Amino acid sequence: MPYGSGCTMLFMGFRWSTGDQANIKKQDLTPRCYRWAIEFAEAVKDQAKTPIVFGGHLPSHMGADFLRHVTPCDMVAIGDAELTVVELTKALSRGWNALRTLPGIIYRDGNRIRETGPPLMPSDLDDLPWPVRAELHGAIGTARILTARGCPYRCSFCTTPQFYGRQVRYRSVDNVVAEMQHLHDVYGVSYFPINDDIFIVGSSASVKRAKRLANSIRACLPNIEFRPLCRADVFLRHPDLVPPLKGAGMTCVFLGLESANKEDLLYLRKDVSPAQNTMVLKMLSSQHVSVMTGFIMFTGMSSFRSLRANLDFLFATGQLYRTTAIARTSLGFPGTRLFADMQERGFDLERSTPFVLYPEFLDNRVRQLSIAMEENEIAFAPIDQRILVARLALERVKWQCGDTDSRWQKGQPILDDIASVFYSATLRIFEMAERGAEARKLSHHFQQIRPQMESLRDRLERSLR
Ligand code: B12
Ligand code: SF4
Repeated sequence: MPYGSGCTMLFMGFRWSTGDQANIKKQDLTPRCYRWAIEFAEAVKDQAKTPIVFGGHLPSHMGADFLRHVTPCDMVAIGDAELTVVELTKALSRGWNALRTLPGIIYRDGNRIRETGPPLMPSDLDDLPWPVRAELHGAIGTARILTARGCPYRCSFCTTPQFYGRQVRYRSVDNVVAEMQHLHDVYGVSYFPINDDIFIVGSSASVKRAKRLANSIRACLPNIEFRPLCRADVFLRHPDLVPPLKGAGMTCVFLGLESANKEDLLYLRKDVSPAQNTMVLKMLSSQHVSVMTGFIMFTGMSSFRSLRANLDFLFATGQLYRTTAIARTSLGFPGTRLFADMQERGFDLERSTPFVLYPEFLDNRVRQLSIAMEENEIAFAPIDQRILVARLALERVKWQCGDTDSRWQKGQPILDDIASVFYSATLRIFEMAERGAEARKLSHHFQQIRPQMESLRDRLERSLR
């Protein structure tokens, strides 16, 4: 991207591809993209002879520490970086000293690390140009879109409150719908996962905006679908939101439920109860909206009793169809409350890195399970992904064509089988862990269901034909 004065910037993003599983180091599996970005920077540093800049949540929260740990990194752009990078290219063309007056960066200056304070923020998100989407040519009709930034809630595992200061900034409804229309007309996009930190907050302004957005999408783009990230309690407080959103194409919601245990939800500062989680699942199901759940199986409070409650909840609510739900451990990313708490009270030294802390479990047997399930999530990722896609397609069939449709009739029992196989395999390793089995043995045992899962996945996909 040339910016005049002979200064060129190359922006690189890293995507997680399940094909790279073999290269993932055990202790560093979750923030994979960062590890790859760091390794890439290390590999090109000598030949590149150009400043290497990192940005995003992790470097922004780690600040000077990021530069200390990531030696090829010359600079971090903090927070919203659209304005910073433009000014950065101009400053670099004037020389390194010009960086001193550029807000929003942390950079190396000889042996020193300098910080220049908060970044320039776009005050109105509508002023930002839409992202270039050339990669969507010939793609599969899906594009992620952002309608707002920030969240006022305070979940302890989440970096957003610190990143954006618990403020929400919205794009206008017209601007969002115009971008969706453009993506639809130019690239044939008809499915939009919405990347907002949180799509609707409880305020009446946010609820009204969601309804206006729904009306506008329905009027301008009657045949598209979208999937926002939401909290359960918002739909309980505003049940009248579901019909207009559903009518506009919200066939699926990603709900951050996190746990079925009161203690875990308190630890995670989710400010939602298990009963509310269950109620909202029932409500959305009765209105024919599919749900993908964000779930944190293991927290620093986990016991065999709480893990069993989580497993039973996922099974009973139809959310046990992929390992992700039963695999995640609550991680302390820099910038989160959990990170600060773990630094104060202790964390699992062996599993943690400077970029992410793992909780110290009260019971070492639970720790072994957490390690095993992390391995299992990676091993099952390619299977899980396809089951997820097939499950969502099957639910759409049921809601569009009714539950007598032959595809649903064939597919639904397979989904039940998938849940049963996951349920019994997980129960089995819970029992083994309780008797003291080590992580390697637990994951090995769990992975014995892999051929069965692959066959169920294939049958599920065939049921849709
Ligand atoms: C979509 C999404 C995903 C998708 C990604 C799919 C895709 N192809 O895009 C999936 C589901 C795969 C995913 C997975 C995970 N995610 Co995620 N995800 C998001 C989400 C919701 C949207 C990202 C986005 O598009 N943001 C919009 C853009 C505009 O904002 P931005 O990315 O922050 O970028 C701005 C600045 O940060 C900066 N910037 C960003 N990158 C760079 C780079 C440079 C060089 C520069 C100069 C500036 C810069 O400039 C941008 C413009 O201002 C964010 C939350 C959020 N709303 O941001 C979480 C988020 C990024 N995810 C998060 C996490 C924790 C994860 C997982 C680790 C979850 C897990 N436990 O497994 C995994 C990690 C996977 C991996 N590969 O590493 C955290 C990251 C925290 C952290 N410390 O890094 C976030 C912030 C959620 C949160 N608040 O906690 N995720
Ligand atoms: S997890 Fe969701 S609701 Fe909680 S603070 Fe983060 S963005 Fe907000």
